[in-house]
Amino acid sequence: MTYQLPDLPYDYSALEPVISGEIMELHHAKHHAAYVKNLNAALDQYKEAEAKGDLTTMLSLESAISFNGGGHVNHSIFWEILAPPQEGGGERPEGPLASAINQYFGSFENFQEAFTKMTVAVQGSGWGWLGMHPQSKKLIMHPCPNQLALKTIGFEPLMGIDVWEHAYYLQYKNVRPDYVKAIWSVINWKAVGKRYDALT
Ligand code: MN3
Repeated sequence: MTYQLPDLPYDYSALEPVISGEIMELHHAKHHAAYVKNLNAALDQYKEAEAKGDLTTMLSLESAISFNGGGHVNHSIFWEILAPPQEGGGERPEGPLASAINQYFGSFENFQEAFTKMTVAVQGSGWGWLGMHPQSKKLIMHPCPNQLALKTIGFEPLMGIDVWEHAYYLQYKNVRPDYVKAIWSVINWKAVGKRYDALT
């Protein structure tokens, strides 16, 4: 099977003024599309090597598969957990997810503050993630470098903020904290809650 670039559930300009249409278009149609293309190419080479029993070539492709596969997985979640304010972006979490956030982080405000701090502090390119331990159902916050997928280190991803420069530089320049503070008003907590409900 080949992986496909998913459509965005809103227009490129729908998250303005928080994220410009230009950033969204480049991010989706160029960056995410490249992860998908490079993932499919690496998987083709992997299958070819596997058919020949060429284990060393298979091993040499692992990093391309995890980088581009992680990029595809992470961005697919990212588009889903954003929404313009008129479609619920920025509304606070409700129901079981809201209770879990209060249980594990004290309050939504505490969570937001700690998550912002963690995500702003990611060194170089990476993501800040809210995740869940699959057995204990405990919520965790975790930074991930590059395109590391949270699931590969044992947690189910619920919500992630991309802090690669391609996600904000055209608009926020070097001021990552302003981007991370602004993005809260377009986080789609209903979508995050659905992900949580499906896992609990
Ligand atoms: Mn990105």
